[in-house]
Order: sequence, then structure tokens, then C-alpha cells
Amino acid sequence: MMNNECIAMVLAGGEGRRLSPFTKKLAKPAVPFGGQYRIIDFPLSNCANSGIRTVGVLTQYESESLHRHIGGGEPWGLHGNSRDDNGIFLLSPEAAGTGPYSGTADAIYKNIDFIDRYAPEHVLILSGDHIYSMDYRSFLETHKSNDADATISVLEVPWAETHRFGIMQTDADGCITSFVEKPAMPDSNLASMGIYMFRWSYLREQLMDDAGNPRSSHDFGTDLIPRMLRLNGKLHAYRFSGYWRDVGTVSSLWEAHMDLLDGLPLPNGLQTAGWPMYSRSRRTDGLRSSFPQHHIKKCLVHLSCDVKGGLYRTVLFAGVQVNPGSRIHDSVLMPNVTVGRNARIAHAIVGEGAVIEDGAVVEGHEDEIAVVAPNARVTSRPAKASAAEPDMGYTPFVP
Ligand code: ADQ
Ligand code: ADP
Repeated sequence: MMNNECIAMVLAGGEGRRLSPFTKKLAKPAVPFGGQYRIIDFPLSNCANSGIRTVGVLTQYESESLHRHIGGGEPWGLHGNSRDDNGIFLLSPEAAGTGPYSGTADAIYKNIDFIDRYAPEHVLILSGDHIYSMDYRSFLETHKSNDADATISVLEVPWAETHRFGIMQTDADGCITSFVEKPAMPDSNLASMGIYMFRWSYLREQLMDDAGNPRSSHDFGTDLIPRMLRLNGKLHAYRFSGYWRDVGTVSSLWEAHMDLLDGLPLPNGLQTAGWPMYSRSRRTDGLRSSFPQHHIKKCLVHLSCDVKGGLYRTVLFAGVQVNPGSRIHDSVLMPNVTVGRNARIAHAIVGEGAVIEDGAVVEGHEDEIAVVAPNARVTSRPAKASAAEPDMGYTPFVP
């Protein structure tokens, strides 16, 4: 039997319907982010940088995309070996030999045997679709010094956003006194980041009890956390002060990219000394953020791109081609997008492999980001997004 003080379990099986069409063939955590990464690179790099040696990744929806990306975990230095059995483990329901994971807590419940193999003192539960850098060691230290059953990482969110989160109240000592998942009438703006540290013996018992409850949806936010509070569990809040975004919707994915261009997540870009980002890129030749040429400003461009048009406040992933006369601003172009001549793209996310033909126009707004589906082709015909033309490929996204 192994013994690890703390192992991590990354929830990465959700369908991500609100990120459609980018999640049509990809799990949400496998969606490209930041020019050369995928979203799940953030929690995995945080694990590697925090010295967590054992990471289970719970996959379900479109799991193949994540399995291809993560492989044996080599890019994160978490390549398992038979001697100590550490590393990254892909835990789909097939791997666990169970039925489908019906909720986030159910996914952990169905992997109790996996966790037991390590007999950890604490288990860190992470989500595969958050953009942030966090040292889980100080999270664990706070959890231990409070002698808590559970510690939830929290931050204040704008009041208008509270309906997307688990919302709580705490007392002067940081003890959680109330918790409501996605409230219609919030009484606080202190939000759960969906990042939890549990004493394993406590969580194990709670998971066993919840599994036997036919009225439970077996979800951490909806069922487990409220139940723990009802039963007087010792739940603490851990205040996180850095940049953090849940990129579960098209507009939040777009905003997080604009934040990146504004230098918000990390002032020095994503590669920071002492906190490197790891990924498995097909092309690892890197990104470029400063340009001598005046037609590219405030952009992040993969070095493999071929840019002959003008770019402002835009992220280009590997293999993007922009032909002369085209103007692109406030947009994200995923890998291998081709933009013809004299096209215009604004406030948009263009999916992998899409083609924007000569003279075509893809224009969204700050509060209505335009979306081009992966591999779609946008022509210069006037865009009429009607049911009669389902192959239009250009669907304005209405939040
Ligand atoms: P949501 O973001 O709505 O709220 P959810 O959709 O349950 O949480 O997803 C959490 C993570 O679990 C995602 O990474 C998703 O991919 C994964 N997941 C979902 N269903 C799964 C399944 N059946 N098997 C495996 N993985 C699965 C949660 C909390 C809130 C909190 C927000 C913060 O419930 O309280 O405020 O996260 O973003
Ligand atoms: P300008 O016309 O504004 O002076 P150029 O198009 O001549 O700019 O490019 C200047 C330099 O930048 C050239 O060396 C060119 O190869 C390089 N360059 C152009 N586009 C990119 C890009 N997207 N990423 C990296 N380098 C680029």
C-alpha cells in the first residue's frame, strides 16, 4: 500500500454544453486555451508545481480527447512508474469498471478503491475547467492547521455572477455557516471555486452515505456540501486572492482570453519563473507577444502562424493563416484556422480548422460573442442564421 499525504482528483467528465460548439468533439477541459495550451493544463501544472505526485483524472464525456492529450502524463513530469506507482491516472467509468458517473460526487465514489490504494490523509478535488495558478501546498497547510473536515477555496465574485456558483457565508474564523448551490436570491457574493480539500476518512464516509440516498443527485455543490453542513461537519473557507476563472461558457472563455492579453492572469504571461505551464503541444515552438510590425498590436500569436493581415487584441493558436487585407480584432482563432483576403472578424471565437473565406464577415459584440464552429466554412454571402441554412457555420452566440 502506498502512502501519500495528499492526492488530487480532477473532475473532467462534464459535457460542457454551454461551450458548444467547441465541445462537440472535445471534453471541456480539452478545449484549447491561451495560444498553445488546453484548459486542463492549468490544474495539472498546478499539481506538478505544488509537488502533488498522484493525480486521478475523472473523464467521461468525449474522454478520448483528454486521454490523447494527457497520455502517460510525461509533459507534467507525472509519468507513472511501477516502482512507486505515482503519476497521472485516467479514470473513465470503463477504467473504474463501473456504470456512468452520474454526478461529481458519484465520480469520486466510484473511484474509492483507487484512492484507498494510496491511503492518503487528504484528498484534493479539482475541476478540469478553471484558469488559475494556485499553490495547493498553502491550501493544504490551512486545511490542516484548522483541523477541518473539509476546506473550500473561495473568492468574492461580482453579484451579477452569483447564480453560477455555490454561495456561502462564513463566521469570523472562516468557518462556513451556510451554503447554497447556484442561488436565485443570493445573500452573499462569496463563491465556491469548486476546489475542495477533504480529510479522506471523512469524505469516504460521506460518499458512502450519499450513495445510498435515492433522492441525491450525487453532486458536491448540490448534495454533499449542504449535507456536511447539516450534519455539523467542520467546513472552512480558504480565501484565494489570485486570478481565477471558470471558463464554462462561450463568453467566459472569450473574456479569459482578453484578460490574458490585458496581462491579468499573470503579469509576465503564462510562463512565469517558478511556476511553469506544461502542455502536450504538437508544436512547441511557443508564443510571441511583442511585434515590431505595427499591424499586430496587443496580441498573442503562435510562432507557426502566417500573418499578412492586421491584428488587434487577438489570440492565434498554432497554424493560423491570415491573408492580406483581412482585419481581426478582439478575437480568438483556434488552431489551423484559415482567413482569406479582405475578411473581417471581431468579437469572435473561431473553432479549430474553420475557414473564413475571402471577404467574409464574422462580427460579434462585447456582450454577444460570434462563434464559428470547428471546421465550419464562412462565405461572403450575407449571414442569415436561420434553421433553413443549418450548414451556415456562423451562429451568433446569445448568452
Ligand atoms: P459547476 O461548474 O456547475 O459548479 P459542474 O458542472 O458539476 O460544476 O462541474 C464541475 C467539474 O466536474 C467540471 O470540471 C466538470 O467537467 C466535471 N464533471 C461534471 N460532471 C461530471 C461527472 N459526472 N463525472 C466526472 N466529472 C464531472 C461547481 C460547484 C459550484 C462552484 C463552481 C465553481 O458545484 O459550487 O461554485 O463549480 O466553478
Ligand atoms: P511590418 O510590415 O509591420 O513591418 P512585417 O510583416 O514586415 O511587419 O514583419 C516584421 C517581422 O515580423 C518579419 O520578420 C516577419 O517574419 C515577422 N512576423 C510577421 N508576422 C509574424 C507573426 N505572426 N509571428 C511572428 N513573427 C511574425
